[in-house]
Amino acid sequence: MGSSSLLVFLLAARAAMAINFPYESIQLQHSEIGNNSDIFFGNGTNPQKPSCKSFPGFEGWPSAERWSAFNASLGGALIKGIPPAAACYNGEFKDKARCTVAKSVANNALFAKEDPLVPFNPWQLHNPCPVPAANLTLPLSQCKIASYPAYVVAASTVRDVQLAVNFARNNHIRLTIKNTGHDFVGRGTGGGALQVWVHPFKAFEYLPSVKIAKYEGQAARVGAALEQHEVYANMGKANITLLAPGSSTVGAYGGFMQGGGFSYVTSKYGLMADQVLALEIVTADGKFVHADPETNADLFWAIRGGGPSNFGIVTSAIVKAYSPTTIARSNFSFQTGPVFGNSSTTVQVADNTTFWKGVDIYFSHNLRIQNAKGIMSNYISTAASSTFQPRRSFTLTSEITKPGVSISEMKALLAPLIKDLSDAGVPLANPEPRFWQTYAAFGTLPGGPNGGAGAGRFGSRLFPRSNFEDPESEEFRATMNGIRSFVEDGGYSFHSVDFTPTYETAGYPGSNSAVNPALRNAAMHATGFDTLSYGPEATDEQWKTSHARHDSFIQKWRDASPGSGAYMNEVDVEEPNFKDSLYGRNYDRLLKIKRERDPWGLFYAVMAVGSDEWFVEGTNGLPTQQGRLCRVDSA
Ligand SMILES: Cc1cc2nc3c(=O)[nH]c(=O)nc-3n(C[C@H](O)[C@H](O)[C@H](O)COP(=O)(O)OP(=O)(O)OC[C@H]3O[C@@H](n4cnc5c(N)ncnc54)[C@H](O)[C@@H]3O)c2cc1C
Ligand SMILES: *[C@@H]1O[C@H](CO)[C@@H](O)[C@H](O)[C@H]1NC(C)=O
Ligand SMILES: *[C@@H]1O[C@H](CO)[C@@H](O)[C@H](O)[C@H]1NC(C)=O
Ligand SMILES: *[C@@H]1O[C@H](CO)[C@@H](O)[C@H](O)[C@H]1NC(C)=O
Ligand SMILES: *[C@@H]1O[C@H](CO)[C@@H](O)[C@H](O)[C@H]1NC(C)=O
Ligand SMILES: *[C@@H]1O[C@H](CO)[C@@H](O)[C@H](O)[C@H]1NC(C)=O
Ligand SMILES: *[C@@H]1O[C@H](CO)[C@@H](O)[C@H](O)[C@H]1NC(C)=O
Ligand SMILES: *[C@@H]1O[C@H](CO)[C@@H](O)[C@H](O)[C@H]1NC(C)=O
Ligand SMILES: CC(=O)N[C@H]1CO[C@H](CO)[C@@H](O)[C@@H]1O
Repeated sequence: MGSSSLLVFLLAARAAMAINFPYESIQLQHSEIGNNSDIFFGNGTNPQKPSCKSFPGFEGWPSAERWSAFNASLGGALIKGIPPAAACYNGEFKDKARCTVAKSVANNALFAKEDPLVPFNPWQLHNPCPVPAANLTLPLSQCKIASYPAYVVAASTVRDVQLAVNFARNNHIRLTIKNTGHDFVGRGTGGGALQVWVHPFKAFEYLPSVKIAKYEGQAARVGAALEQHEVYANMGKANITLLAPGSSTVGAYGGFMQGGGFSYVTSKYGLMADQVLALEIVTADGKFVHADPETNADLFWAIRGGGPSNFGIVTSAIVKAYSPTTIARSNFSFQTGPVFGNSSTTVQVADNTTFWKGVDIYFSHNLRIQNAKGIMSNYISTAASSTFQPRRSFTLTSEITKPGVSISEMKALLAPLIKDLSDAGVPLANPEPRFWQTYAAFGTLPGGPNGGAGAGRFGSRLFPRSNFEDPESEEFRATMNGIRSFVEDGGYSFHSVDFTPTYETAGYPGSNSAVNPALRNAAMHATGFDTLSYGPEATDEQWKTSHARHDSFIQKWRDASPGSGAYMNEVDVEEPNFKDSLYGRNYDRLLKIKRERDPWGLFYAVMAVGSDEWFVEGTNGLPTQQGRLCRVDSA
């Protein structure tokens, strides 16, 4: 085919099959499968259900020859799952130069997202191969390579994804999907898995007008792997607004979208899941399908908010686009400790009673700010000091952000809050807002967060709007007491992002999706950080003790918000009653779709729909993913 006839062919294929990008037109053909049973498509007839997934070293694991043949069918895109730090250990992977590189990138927030294998949080695999801290050469046995995915398919076409899905399903191998690796709970990694790395799916195209089901308007085709900073760059070029995550390297259309996905503009435009008009997906049977409100409507409903890595592998989407919008942000803080420097936006308050009164007043404005389509984001922290009075200090740091606003309107929005604070002994002046002419420009904010994920853990809770309606109510008091106790008695740091993705804000087709109903009713997504580093130095006992103490404080938040839940993308991996908490009334419908679409149990992720049918072997009661995945009913 000449290049022009190839183009005509691709465009025709795209129109006929709703393909968004050229990498999706390269698909696995029946004719190339022949009698190779490793890569047959699935057909759902009597799926075999062995009691455990295959695992390296166990019977049934494919031979080196079959892996090699699989690699050949992929055109060489198969990578063995050797972590970078293996080069620092005595044994077959030892390599001084590579070890030096591994050491130099160990604390780089951008490293993990470019690596095909490792997740950001090594605790999810029980810290299997730490970069040795000192000038030590350790035995390779201390770098537990079997704890990582065994192989990675560096997918660059839909065909690669289909081959990986078929090979994993036909051989009962655990399948994991890595986009940026930011996942906080370990949904994208697992020992002995075949990992699909979707990182190369970066394409973008602006569509001035589309008609998809009942939606008519502007939109964009987006590759599944675009990161926040890439979404900003693309929307800037196209002179539009698209929803984007809060941190620069978080993927916009992977786990973020599939778990909900909130942004600084969510009170106005809804969640990321609400933006989606159509999806291209490789399903568990290996087929490549299109989903929108009218085609494969079950998948379309489930994937938008019903949990990543569980219903299919998304290769691209079409999302809503909006006209450019202005955006403004006002920040301020108040604290019990002394203020150094000449900050005009930070003040000291007289004592801790005044501080907590200020916190109450701050949150009593939550619904007012959100009803105006603004978002509050804040941290409350405590620190001990040996030098200054008071010996123990408390700090609240706040950012209030709102799209579609001028500087003077932003100051007017803040004015009643600043006045109430001042009247209560928090003598703040109305802060001068920062202002951006477009949301795209906001994204290029220099020094914006790069977003590593560290070795920490946290818990979270969605506090409903009703808890903020009346500052005199028991619900409001219980909410404030829960936060105060977490910081004051627990000694932990509190963070909340306060937004409202109501059904009304979600609009069409967003309001009809699997997004956790608790998110629709929420006015505060509260997170509380554990103080333990879950790094290689922590013992299993320390994990358990630290988590139990931390959870006893998060429980006060749950008690203060009965019937609500938690946001699945930022939650404790040991969230109690995860079905109710993360899915609410959608759980049963999602489970039905899961069973129909994936009778093999190919897709699995911790706390995903149907995940309670599985357990990870050999974790000593820790919520980690390094072991063999087995069926509960066969244990
Ligand atoms: C620094 C930081 C900032 C964050 N900020 C925000 C924020 O502002 N708002 C918010 O809502 N959340 C935020 N999060 C949470 C974020 O939503 C989750 O970490 C999310 O899982 C990231 O998705 P990812 O695709 O980038 O990461 P990955 O870890 O690569 O993937 C996450 C999950 O999605 C699955 N997955 C990825 N791609 C696909 C695909 N194409 N098809 C099917 N499954 C797929 C993976 O298997 C895994 O289960 C933040 C996280 C971090 C670390
Ligand atoms: C697959 O088919 C080829 C011919 O197309 C044949 O040579 C080979 O033996 C077959 N293999 C199996 C396992 O049936
Ligand atoms: C379904 O797949 C199995 C192997 O997984 C195969 O033996 C069977 O012939 C297939 N059936 C159909 C109708 O394709
Ligand atoms: C797959 O093939 C490529 C190229 O032929 C090779 O570089 C790579 O090492 C192979 N992968 C594995 C796991 O053997
Ligand atoms: C590391 O150890 C090796 C020998 O084991 C030694 O030659 C080298 O100088 C050491 N480097 C540092 C920085 O201590
Ligand atoms: C961007 O779009 C807005 C309205 O949608 C328009 O007013 C403006 O002129 C456009 N800017 C550029 C540079 O095209
Ligand atoms: C603070 O302000 C004073 C006087 O207004 C000035 O002398 C000093 O340099 C300023 N300090 C800083 C850190 O800006
Ligand atoms: C709060 O202030 C009171 C009185 O100033 C003091 O007795 C108390 O110890 C303080 N509490 C904390 C947690 O610092
Ligand atoms: C409290 C706080 O975060 N203040 C910051 C607000 O933003 C300005 C820049 O616009 C910073 O200089 C302040 O430190």
